[in-house]
Amino acid sequence: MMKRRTALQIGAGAIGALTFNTNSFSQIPKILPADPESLIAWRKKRFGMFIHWGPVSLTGKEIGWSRASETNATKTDWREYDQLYKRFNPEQFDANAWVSVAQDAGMKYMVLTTRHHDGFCLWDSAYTDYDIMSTPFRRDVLKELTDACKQKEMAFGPYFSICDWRNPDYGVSNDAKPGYPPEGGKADFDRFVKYNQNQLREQVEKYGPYLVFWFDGEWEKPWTRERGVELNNFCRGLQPSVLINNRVDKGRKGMEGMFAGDGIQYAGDFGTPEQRVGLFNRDTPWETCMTIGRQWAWKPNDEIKSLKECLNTFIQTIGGDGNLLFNVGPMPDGRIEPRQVERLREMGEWIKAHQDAIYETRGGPYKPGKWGAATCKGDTIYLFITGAIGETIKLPPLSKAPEIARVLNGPILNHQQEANELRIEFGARKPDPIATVIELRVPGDALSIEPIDVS
Ligand code: H79
Repeated sequence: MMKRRTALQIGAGAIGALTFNTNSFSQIPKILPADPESLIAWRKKRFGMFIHWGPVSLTGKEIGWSRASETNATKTDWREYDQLYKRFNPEQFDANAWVSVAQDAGMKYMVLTTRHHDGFCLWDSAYTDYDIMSTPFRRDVLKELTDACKQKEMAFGPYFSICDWRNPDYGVSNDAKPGYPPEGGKADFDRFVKYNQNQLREQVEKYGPYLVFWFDGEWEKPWTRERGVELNNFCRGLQPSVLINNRVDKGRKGMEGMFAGDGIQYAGDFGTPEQRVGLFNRDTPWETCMTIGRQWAWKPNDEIKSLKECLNTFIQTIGGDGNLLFNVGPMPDGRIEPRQVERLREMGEWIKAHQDAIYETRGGPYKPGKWGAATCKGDTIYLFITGAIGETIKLPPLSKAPEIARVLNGPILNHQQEANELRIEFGARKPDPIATVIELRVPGDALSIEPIDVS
């Protein structure tokens, strides 16, 4: 049982303040924090694969949200949507192949939609029949994938939506989850919360240890701060080293995804900007999640982003001190679409050629912008110049004047630092079409240099 106390939630360490939710003053248990070492290890990975998959891929429409009260180009009537699993038979699913695709892309962790808002479970769950074992496929996808991850040293975490728009106990009804609770039925939200906890415990026991619990669907009304903190602490009890995203609680600021900044201390170890690169922030860990095409779930002939756009997103994210969780939507036959595989492979090729400037780095000190972005590690700053590059690269001066400048894995460049400017002589060299990466050796720790705006 959590020790309850008069909550101390307004600013970490504040004493004696009361917290309140929208309705009433209430006592909220202490938020069990992340293990700092786990957070450091997670940050070092920098790049992960998000996977949105389920029976919905048979329709080519969006996961979760396409479950509706009518069928059209973007929606599927729930009476039909909830039967899709009976046709879900991804015979070409090969967990090892998925992990190889991620590894070839330079990704160091994976997050799979084990349960999205539609409630379908991609693992063999003892708590529902609406799972992978009720499909003609009858193979435990989560088991196969977590086994493959363990074998190939790929970290793993489940996406788990707090919403379940098909579950009668969830008890919230609108166009996206019509038909529930059934006529005359009675929703029991406490029982629903227990169901979630049972499934999460089941997962950790059968498939853990996990890198992260990636929650979503926290914005609807039945979910409260009390429930969020309780879930956070429940997960920490299951596995003390696990990380938990900020969608466990009510503190997320819209699609910007960072914490609300309203003086309340919310549960969650990192911010989650969605479909956008987060702003430079070294104080709160964050991870941008973004699709490789236009949809989370697979869509035939979806428009895949160009290599340049994909890598630019990655560079802007790591330069802002965030991680990137980049999404693919596998096809109904179980394969990741070849066009997506090819784009990821191209990304991986570039990333591997520049890996020293990527893994285990932090963002900055130069803040990202049109010019490009920077990362740093030890006594080295890495510049990723994506914008126009002339014979002389001009940047604001550094409080620790660089001793050496060189093209990453390439020749030394002349440089001078003056009062108002750092100049690096790039000369008539050929820029890299994605980003020219230049390393600067500075005297001492590069991370202690204050962040600098670049106009
Ligand atoms: O799984 C993918 C999407 O299916 C899922 N999140 C990603 C990772 C997602 N579900 N819903 N949405 C995305 C869009 C929801 C947007 C809103 Fe809101 C919910 C708008 C208003 C309520 C976000 C949360 C912005 C404010 C609160």
